[in-house]
Amino acid sequence: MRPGPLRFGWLRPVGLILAAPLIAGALWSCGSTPATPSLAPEPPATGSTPSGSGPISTLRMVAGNRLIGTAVALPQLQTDTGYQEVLAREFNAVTPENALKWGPVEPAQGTFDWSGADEIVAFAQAHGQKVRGHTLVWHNQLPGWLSGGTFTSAQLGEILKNHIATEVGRYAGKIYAWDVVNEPFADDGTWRDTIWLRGLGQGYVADALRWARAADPIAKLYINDYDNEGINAKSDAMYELVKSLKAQGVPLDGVGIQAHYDLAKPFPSDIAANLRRFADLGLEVAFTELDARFQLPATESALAQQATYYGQTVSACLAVSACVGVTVWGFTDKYSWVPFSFPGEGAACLYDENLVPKAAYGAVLAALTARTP
Ligand code: 9MR
Repeated sequence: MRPGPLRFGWLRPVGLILAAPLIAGALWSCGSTPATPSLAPEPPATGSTPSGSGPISTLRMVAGNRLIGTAVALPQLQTDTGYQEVLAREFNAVTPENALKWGPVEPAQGTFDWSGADEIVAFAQAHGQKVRGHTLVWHNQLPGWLSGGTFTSAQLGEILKNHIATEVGRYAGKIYAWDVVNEPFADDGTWRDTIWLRGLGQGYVADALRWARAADPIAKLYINDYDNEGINAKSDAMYELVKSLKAQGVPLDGVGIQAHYDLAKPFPSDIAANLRRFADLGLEVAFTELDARFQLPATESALAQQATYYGQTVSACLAVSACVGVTVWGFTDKYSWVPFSFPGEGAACLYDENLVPKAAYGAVLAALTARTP
């Protein structure tokens, strides 16, 4: 059972800076946005209030050349016009939350379904948004034929190679970056026990990257994981892996840092140093799944703490030139994954369940606005 709609007294404490996007949203929804959002033009680079009293900012307007992205899922993209408007107005990048994962894409061996991903990519193209591809090699959301099958190592390698070649090849030129390998490490920094590790050994990571590069010579290729924001056992394991891959000449462009925060845990103090050590290896970095959950009900102090987690993460990215941007894992509490995985917790996103921006939105807007170009 999901929690009911939350009501926040956000406007009083945070003031007009948060009202601006709402006004902008109203203008777009009443004004220039056509009824079919996927055909809507890209939002203008600047805006102004009807009275001409001053500029209106949205996240994408102040992001410069950094990505400010969000995970996007169906069916909300097809059915919720308020969701569509915020998505088009605020973000310059999208990541299909589930539509590119193995289960939806290859539900039967050799049979591919692109329908969900195609819709998201079409929306992104119509709105001038880049697309991050998520994800090719993961231990979750695998179809039954694969997770329950019995394969030799050679067969499993062929299955993986074919999946990567087909999926990456289909979206070559349309997907800017791929999370080729997702979550290869366990929480203690040892290799995660998966069908890929058991069947192919640690070399599956290098093979997957090479197959992805063969299918798209341009796309940025990432390894992505969670709980690796600061310097710890898990980010150390990632560091050693990517250093070794670079030394071997394996095609790898970036490290993804998911950033699923839990407000019960302190904010990692050494994020910038962690980003820099990856940058020093010649890699780019990105925050790929940012959100910040806490025990409900929401209080003003929890929302304020959440705002600092969001703002500090964006600022940490902006402080390191190799950090290409930040993607939030869904922008509204209305559709967040959190209450399903952490019963009793939630309110992890920038917008509440009524698509009203929270203090976290203001913190991200302020951090982006403060960036030095
Ligand atoms: O948000 C996704 C949710 O809708 C899916 O049910 C879930 C399946 O495991 O995956 C969620 O996204 C995950 C992402 O793909 C990888 N990092 C952790 C994310 C949250 O679980």
